[in-house]
Amino acid sequence: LYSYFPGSPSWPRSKKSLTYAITDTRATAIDRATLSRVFARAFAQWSAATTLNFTEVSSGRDADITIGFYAGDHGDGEAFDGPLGTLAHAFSPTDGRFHLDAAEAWVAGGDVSRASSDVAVDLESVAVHEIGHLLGLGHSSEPGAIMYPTITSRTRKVDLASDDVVGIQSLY
Ligand code: TQI
Ligand code: CA
Ligand code: ZN
Ligand code: ZN
Repeated sequence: LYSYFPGSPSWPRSKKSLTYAITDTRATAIDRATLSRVFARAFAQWSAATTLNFTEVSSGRDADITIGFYAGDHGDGEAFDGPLGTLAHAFSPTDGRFHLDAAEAWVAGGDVSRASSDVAVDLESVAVHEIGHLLGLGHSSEPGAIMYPTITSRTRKVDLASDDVVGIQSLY
């Protein structure tokens, strides 16, 4: 079963178009075009299940959601920890911050099951999960759900389960 954050915060029900910006990529070697493509695919999972739509904008000043890669302590009290452990974190609505650990062996676009690193993590899979948090979903007790709080390295899991869909459709 899905869950929400305490108080069930969401983006305003009247606001159907949310914007996002990929603002801080200095700490990652992944190129910009690849990042745009992977995050667009991750947002598309959620727009397909709701009446929400998501548009990438170039400036973080105009964006509801900002996405960045950071290493270690990056000023928000939730330091990253090197390979594995915490991979990423996102804040509940309507904060909009989505941070990724620059130290992960991210696989963006390729086949993570064939990655050479045994700590390789699929970026799109983590992005789909974190966008769920950005939109207001907490964790699910359903092992097949995107919002289930376990991810296996070298594994791709990007399709919403019916539990995720029911949860997000009840919020928006
Ligand atoms: N990051 C945690 C997560 O996104 C951060 C976190 C812990 C959190 N408790 C929370 C965020 C409660 C919001 C609300 O769950 S993580 C997974 C999963 C992480 C974990 O790096 O551990 C995924 C990132 F679900 F597999 F465990 C992505 Cl997919
Ligand atoms: Ca980490
Ligand atoms: Zn952070
Ligand atoms: Zn989570």
